[in-house]
Amino acid sequence: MANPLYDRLFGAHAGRQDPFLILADGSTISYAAFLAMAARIAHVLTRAGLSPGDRLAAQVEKSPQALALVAAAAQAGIVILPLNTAYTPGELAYFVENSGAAMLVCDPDRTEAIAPIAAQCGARLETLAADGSGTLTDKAGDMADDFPTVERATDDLAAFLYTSGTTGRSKGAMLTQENLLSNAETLAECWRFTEEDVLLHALPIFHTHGLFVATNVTLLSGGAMIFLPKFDADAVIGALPRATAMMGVPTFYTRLLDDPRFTRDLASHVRLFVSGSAPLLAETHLRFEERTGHRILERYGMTETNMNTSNPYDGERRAGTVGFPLPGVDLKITDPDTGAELPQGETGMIEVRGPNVFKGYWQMPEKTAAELRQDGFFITGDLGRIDEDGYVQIVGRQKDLIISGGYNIYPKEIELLLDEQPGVMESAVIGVPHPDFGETVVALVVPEPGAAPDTEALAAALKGSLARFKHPRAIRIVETLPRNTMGKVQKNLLREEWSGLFNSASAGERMP
Ligand code: MLC
Ligand code: AMP
Repeated sequence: MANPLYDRLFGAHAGRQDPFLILADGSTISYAAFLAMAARIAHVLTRAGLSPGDRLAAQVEKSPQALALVAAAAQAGIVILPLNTAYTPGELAYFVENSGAAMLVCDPDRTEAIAPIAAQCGARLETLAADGSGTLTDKAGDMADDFPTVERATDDLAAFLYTSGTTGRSKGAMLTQENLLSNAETLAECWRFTEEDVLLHALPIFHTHGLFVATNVTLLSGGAMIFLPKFDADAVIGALPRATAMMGVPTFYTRLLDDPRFTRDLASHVRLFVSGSAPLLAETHLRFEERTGHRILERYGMTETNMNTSNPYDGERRAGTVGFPLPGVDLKITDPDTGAELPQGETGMIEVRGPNVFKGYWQMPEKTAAELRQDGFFITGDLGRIDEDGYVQIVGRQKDLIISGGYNIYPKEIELLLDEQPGVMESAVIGVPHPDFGETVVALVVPEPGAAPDTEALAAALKGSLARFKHPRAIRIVETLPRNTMGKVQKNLLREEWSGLFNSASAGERMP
């Protein structure tokens, strides 16, 4: 095949007049119309001078056109770099510069802030709004509906997804065509996706879950997606009776359970609910089954590896576990210090190997070598065990990471900014349980002797630099931070001490 990723996901549906996307207003976009849109955009990209292997950064709202941009990149052999729409211009600048993106597509409303970044990085700038308007689609309007697919091999890069480090800067995880295709094939088969499926898609399309798991599995099986701009309980409840499958982060499911309209009847047309990206509480799993009769299928993955494990489609979906390694994925539990494999039942580092595992971090050979072993095993940073029946349980994380509503937040990034503020001697940022987001961010700040930093001023100082979802939902002044004999801050003690801050009664607490 000339371009396996494009051919299998997109080209295979040429000429199909049946719906691929069903939009919030009930209108539909056929496969043929979607492919024509992608082809027109592919012409815009190549006329702008982009060549196979170039990077294209896109910080755009979810829309059919945004998804067509992803398809266009695949058809033209361009590496897509999707970016969270919440990132501030400062955060965005790093990704564009680091990736050497040849083009940046942003929302027209952000042009003023972003144009200087594009200019400084030598990237062309195009715009695309949530309603599909913008310079990208204006230019595409004049182009042909078909595009000669650029030849690519399975080992060629398809996407860069940036993932933060626990210490330093974000790293661009390089994903190949093979990484994406092999995982989509495995998942489509394990989860029994067919042309008959209609997936309720309410996830963002700038992360693995919404872009690769949900979208690629649907594309590979030739089904349709109810393509909602975001998770909105009213819209999801309105769409569920037409859906056969839904994928979401645990917050989607807890929000649905909090809504009395979410009943067994409403969920009766759906054959499969999948959860991932963050731990699904066993309690949520059980409440969901009581309410709907469905057992949520929980799976485990990450940016660097796509999906690694899944509970079974048939057989017991065990609450509090992420199921079994997927076919083709080797998973072992190792001693975090020595890397030696541990016996079944013991807790240690989860390591994975398979065609799903990425190629490395863009231009960071040392970081790649530190996490991706010579023999192909990737050190996930997640701690887990394999129970007596072979189910994998995630019991914690060795990496200092907070997962809020499915978004990853690296405490170090926030601590570095807080420590720069006047009157701050040091800080510790931790994740504490939150009824809606699973975990949320709390910052503990130690003042310099004699200083009394104002928490509102600290919050304001973070605002311009950090995406909203990273903002601490509480900032507290403390006298000292607990340390072990090595001088390391004992975050586990802090997490315990502050764990009750967002119990249901105070769940509404917002940042000052
Ligand atoms: C939004 N906000 C968040 C947030 N999402 N804050 C913390 N954590 C989040 N996840 C901010 C908003 O900007 C808003 O700010 C305030 O919090 C309340 O917003 P909301 O209206 O309640 O949030 P909403 O827009 O409904 O979004 C919540 C959400 C969304 C859960 C629907 O975050 C979401 O779709 N999450 C999915 C993330 C995802 O796809 N992860 C997959 C990663 S891939 P203000 O200013 O109004 O207070 C991966 C690999 C794998 O992990 O295994 O899948
Ligand atoms: P990301 O870097 O955004 O891809 O996030 C990946 C991380 O999310 C993993 O390393 C895990 O810590 C976490 N994760 C994903 N799925 C699950 C799950 N089902 N249960 C617990 N944690 C999960």
